[in-house]
Amino acid sequence: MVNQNDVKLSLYHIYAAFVALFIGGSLGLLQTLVRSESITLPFKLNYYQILTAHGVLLALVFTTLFIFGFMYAGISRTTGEFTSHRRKAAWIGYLLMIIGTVLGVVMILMNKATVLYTFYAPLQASPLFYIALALLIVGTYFASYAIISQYNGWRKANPGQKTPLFAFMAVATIVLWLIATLGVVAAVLFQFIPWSLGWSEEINVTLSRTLFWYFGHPLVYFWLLPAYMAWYVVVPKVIGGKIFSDSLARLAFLLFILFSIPVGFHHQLTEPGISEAWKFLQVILTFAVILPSLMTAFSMFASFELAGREKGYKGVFGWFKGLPWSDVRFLSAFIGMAFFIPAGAGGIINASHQMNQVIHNTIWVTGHFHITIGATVILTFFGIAYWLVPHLKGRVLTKRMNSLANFQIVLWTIGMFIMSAAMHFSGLSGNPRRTQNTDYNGHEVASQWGSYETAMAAGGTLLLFSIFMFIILIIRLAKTEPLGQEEFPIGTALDESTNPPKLLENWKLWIGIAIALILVAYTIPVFDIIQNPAPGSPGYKFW
Ligand code: HAS
Repeated sequence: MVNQNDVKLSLYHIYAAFVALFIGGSLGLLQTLVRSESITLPFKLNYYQILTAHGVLLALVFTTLFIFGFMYAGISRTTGEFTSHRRKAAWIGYLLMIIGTVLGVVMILMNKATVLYTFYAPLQASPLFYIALALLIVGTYFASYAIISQYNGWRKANPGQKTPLFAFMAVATIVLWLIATLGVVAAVLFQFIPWSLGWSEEINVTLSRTLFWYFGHPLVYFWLLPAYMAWYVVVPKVIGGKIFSDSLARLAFLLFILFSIPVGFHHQLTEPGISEAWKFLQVILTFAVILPSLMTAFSMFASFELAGREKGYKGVFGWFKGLPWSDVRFLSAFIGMAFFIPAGAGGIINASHQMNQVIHNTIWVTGHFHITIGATVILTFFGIAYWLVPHLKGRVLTKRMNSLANFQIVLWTIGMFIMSAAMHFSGLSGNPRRTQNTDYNGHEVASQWGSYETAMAAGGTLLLFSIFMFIILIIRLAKTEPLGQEEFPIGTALDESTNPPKLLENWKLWIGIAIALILVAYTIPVFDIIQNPAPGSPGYKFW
């Protein structure tokens, strides 16, 4: 069980995350309606303004708050109650994240930060927007301290024992986050804030984008790894099976620390100012970061098959029937996994240098991230919320609620399938992303896009219905469902009795290798960008 003293901490994060999901999701539908020319926005709001709010609220705020809420609950469940000073640090982190979020959203609503969620220079926002981002990140540092120090405390109190897998994975996720955020912190503190305050007149655009993507790619694994935590640790228990291998799971997480960071150039393949050789190296490392996801796919199939065979299902695929298809805790995660097969293939296409030329800056990329974060990750998060919220509130997920939750998941699946398929297909013929008007003066290629835009709006409408339904179900699970004890499922591994190799818990070694790889991939190109910069740019406000 999650310790009662930690319940509030986890719930506050999760609730705030769902507020961000609700507002950000509603804005998403508005965007698809504007693009398909079905509506014009009221209150002098503009397309790029709501696109910025949508990206910031969903990609940066919803994810971060939910992830920490989930990790606090899991850490408390597996390592025991947080000490009061760690809990205090976590609350300070929460306050900073909320203040940062509110300030950032106010700036966007005032139309002083219409710079999209990647805040690419030379678009220039109000300094308060960058300060808001800094607060959000500093908040996560307090949160990270609470979790790492809780994990260290457990290790000291239990010398020589295997650390709980959930806690190990949470720490790996945080290590990845801490190394990754150094890039965005450097850009915000040393470039964006002085430039937006007028202390420096110009900004080195290539440097700012490079620092952003140094952070921006591992950011996507910061979203993915908590979903993997649920796949590895929770799903095997839900299906009545075992984690295929504790050591393999740990190794997969460590490989993400190594390979997820020195790969940011694959977002900049079409940008000048970075030589092809460095792009090539980072593309190779990008292919290395696919490996831990393939290990995860293998591990999931192994857990499913073992569970099915244990229940007596025979034949090559007989075990498939033995999975608990009507249990939302499983179904949501499984559909997320199924989405990740085409989503991962899309990522491999994106990373392939030549094919990137075809899809870069098209709405294909928007399709890619909607089936990764918007399907794989969020479906898993929905599934987590359906057992975690009642668990924290001392209530149960009844059969009726489980059926309604399944319906909500299916609605999301259909909506996301329609929307992201339309994005992928029209992106292939050049439909640009981040553009309100796409008719190119009636050019014949652009004229095909109308039906795709309508499909996106239709998919977006289903998604919004699904969010409404999700929020209602969560309120009911928190407030009105019968009192009782909902399980926090934590699986055991096939190799539970054996200790994983000590090497796997040697953090200094793994962090050292990660830093070495980062230095190899980034030192020379960054030095070059600073030594031989393109002309600096003043700030622009096109909105
Ligand atoms: Fe990506 C752009 C490459 C994964 C998110 N990505 C983005 C952007 C976002 C994003 C937000 O190389 C846009 C940023 C922006 O605004 O500009 N991505 C990759 C690669 C992977 C990848 C190689 N991305 C993700 C994940 C994301 C995410 C995960 C969010 C959570 N991405 C790129 C590139 C770009 C990019 C370029 C830049 C494009 C451009 O030009 O702008 C890999 O990590 C993918 C590996 C995954 C796999 C799949 C493994 C499958 C599993 C499921 C098993 C299923 C089971 C169920 C067990 C190899 C684990 C059984 C099911 C049955 C049906 C039987």
